Amino acid sequence: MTSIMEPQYLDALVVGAGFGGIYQLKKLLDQGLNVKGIDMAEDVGGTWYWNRYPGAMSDTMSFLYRYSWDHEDLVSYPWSHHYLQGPEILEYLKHIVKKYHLRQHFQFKTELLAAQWNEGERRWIVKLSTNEILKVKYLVTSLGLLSKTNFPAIPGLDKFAGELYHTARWPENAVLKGKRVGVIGNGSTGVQAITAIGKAEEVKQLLSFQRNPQYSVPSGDGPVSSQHRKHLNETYDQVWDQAKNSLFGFGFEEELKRSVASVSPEERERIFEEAWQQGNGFRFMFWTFNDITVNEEANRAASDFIKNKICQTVKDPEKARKLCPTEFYARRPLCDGGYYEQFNRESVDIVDIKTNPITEITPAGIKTADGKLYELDVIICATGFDAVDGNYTRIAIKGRNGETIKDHWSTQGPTSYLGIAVPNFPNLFMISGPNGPFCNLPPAIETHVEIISDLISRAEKNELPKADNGTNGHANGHVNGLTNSEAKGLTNGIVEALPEAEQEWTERCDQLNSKSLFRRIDSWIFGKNVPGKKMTTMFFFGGLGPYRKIVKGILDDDLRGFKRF
Ligand code: NA7
Repeated sequence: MTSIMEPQYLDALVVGAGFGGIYQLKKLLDQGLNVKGIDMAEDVGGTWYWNRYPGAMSDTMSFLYRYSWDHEDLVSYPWSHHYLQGPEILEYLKHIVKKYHLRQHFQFKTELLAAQWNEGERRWIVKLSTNEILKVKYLVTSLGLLSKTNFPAIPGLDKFAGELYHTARWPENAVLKGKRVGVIGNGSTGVQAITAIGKAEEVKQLLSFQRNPQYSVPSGDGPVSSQHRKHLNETYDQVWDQAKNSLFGFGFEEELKRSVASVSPEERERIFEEAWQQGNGFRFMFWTFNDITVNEEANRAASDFIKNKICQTVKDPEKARKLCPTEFYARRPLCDGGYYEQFNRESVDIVDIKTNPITEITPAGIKTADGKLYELDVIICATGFDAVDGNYTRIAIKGRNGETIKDHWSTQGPTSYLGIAVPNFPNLFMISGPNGPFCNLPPAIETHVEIISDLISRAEKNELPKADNGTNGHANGHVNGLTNSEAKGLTNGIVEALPEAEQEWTERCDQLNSKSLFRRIDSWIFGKNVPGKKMTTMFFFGGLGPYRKIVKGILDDDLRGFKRF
């Protein structure tokens, strides 16, 4: 018989122990709140706890894939290369947790099962997998954009007699040496995994079961010189300032004026070549010209350039043909440390499952429509995630009137105000919720944490003015049966997005990408990678800098779009 535990009263619960959860916990503790953090993992790390597949790395350069708010740490914490490998990021996050004594406030191996808003108590009643019940004023979710794994719905997947792994649930004891390995999926993850497994030269055979080939450019990784680090250290404030005011926060100035058609073919090649040599997918797509993602001709010029590089790199023309995409260059831009080069190894090949789909997985391996069975010892699913909302809709989060977040999103798809708040879900704040900025994640996460901390601080101080005109609160001057003055006398206020603010933000996000070629490709960015999920705008594509300006305007303008009482 399960024992009924006494509920625990807290100011706030932070769900998730990745970049977002760690910073949010710290901020709320600094604000003097009684806070707890939970994570279903056994330790901190979030994305980087789970994604331990070979080759896992960030494709944001090391100097910007970290928190910006600890100057001393920025200039002293060591890193050796332009990009961080997964284990290094995990170490960095552990270091921050240790430095700020946060571990004692986290409870691991603990999942949020359900949360229900209780109008009378003005609190969230939260049920955890440990059977604990919490009553919290603020519920902050940092569940990760990319954490609910997407397994391919292929018949027989569970019948495979060898080892079956998803890249985002990689076991520590996986051994690939001497084995025949098949990788399904060649997005960011598949490209990284295939590159690393190929380079390690340990497997007997490596087959990429590829549906849609992707465009990838070199990452430009390499050791960081001491002069470069010294220069960064001396200019870090300006570096962050530039990144936070730019569109993507990747540390370069995006090209806003020059279109592909405005330069000669020779100049175009020169610019592409320069970007190719410098490396980084975002740089190639957004530093070169201003119209690659919106103009078909410009897009073709960029994709032709990359396809030429693929053909120059891959010696076997048949393999090169299979690796050359035919669709627009309009997915999340990828970069790699020698992906195409791996296919020059005899042991590495591509199975084109677009023209010859996988029909079933047998105990021995993968069978394709032509009847061929590829015998394998290991199948790696690099098949991505049910991104953005996937982690929310699986939890019973019930707001006012018993509406779940899943119900709320059932008609229009995942929506929110600013990627943070949802009407009818008072004092629920999401870090990187739907329609947050599409950019380098740490500064986007920081921005969300800072807004949320501000909202909570105002609620705590009850600086939540005038519930007086029907837009700021309640027209009749009564809140939940309390008069305004009684409501203000309570220990905390309530912040909630207005439905019209959510609607406006949703339309704004949708309009911002109306001309984007990204919309015409089936990828996770528009929720089109999971069968049955409908295409919706999932991000604010206006850029990090503009997003931060909008948010500042809202905070300065008496929390425009939020209902406060
Ligand atoms: P992605 O980018 O969603 O890539 C998933 C890959 O898996 C992609 O190549 C898919 O092919 C393939 N896939 C998915 N389902 C299937 C099935 N059923 N059969 C065959 N192939 C399939 O996920 P990633 O993990 O690589 O990256 C996600 C983000 O994480 C990334 O952008 C970074 O920001 C971090 P498709 O292209 O759909 O034909």
